Amino acid sequence: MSLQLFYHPLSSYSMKALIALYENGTPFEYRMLSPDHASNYQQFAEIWPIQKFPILLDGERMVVEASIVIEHLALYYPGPVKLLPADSKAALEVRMMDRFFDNHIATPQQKLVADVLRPDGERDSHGVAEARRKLDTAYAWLDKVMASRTWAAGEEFSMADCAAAPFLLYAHWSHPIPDKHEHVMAYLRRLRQRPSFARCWAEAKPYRHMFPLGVPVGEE
Ligand SMILES: N[C@@H](CCC(=O)N[C@@H](CS)C(=O)NCC(=O)O)C(=O)O
Repeated sequence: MSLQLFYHPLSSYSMKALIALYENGTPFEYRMLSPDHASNYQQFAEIWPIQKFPILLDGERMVVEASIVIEHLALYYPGPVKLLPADSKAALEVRMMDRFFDNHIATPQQKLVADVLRPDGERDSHGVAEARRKLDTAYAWLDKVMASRTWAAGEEFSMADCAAAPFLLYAHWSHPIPDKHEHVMAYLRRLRQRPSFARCWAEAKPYRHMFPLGVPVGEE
């Protein structure tokens, strides 16, 4: 099989790429990054010393960055679900919303997780407070956008939704989305019902207890 995904089931960016693969039923080989699969880790570290995952191997070609993995799949392995619209102007909106979820939801959420993993005495309370403020601002902005949309970029499920699903859910676990943002909450419910994400989420279940900030009651 020519496509191989180096990933971990609990990783939000890995889920982003997996959702795209599942949406179109694209065949690929799972290369899980875990101590139980030492050879996967060794090869991953050799070919991508930056060691951020997921990465995709397409034959000899390495593709890094979850968004670029999805763009690569859309170009070389197109399926019935067009995660990047053929119309360039519509695709620009998808890419903009995709950047929003990476930069303004996932990044502050990852800050909250990274901080709790630091040794006592080396935590960054200023950075954590700032990350929480950033999430509050992002939630409020997104609520206005989602008031008139089914999916992040309009009426079609897209790459931006592949990003939104794991990032918003982990952000909600890390710094809850206030109930007043009813459009964001309704969007998150739709994302959770999407079969591609529901599958990722089920596959992450055995690892959920590893979520560093603790798993909310009922989500175990
Ligand atoms: N910009 C990267 C971010 C990927 C990323 O942050 N992945 C996390 C897992 S969700 C990771 O590699 N963490 C390990 C580390 O930071 O060393 C992308 O879009 O793929």
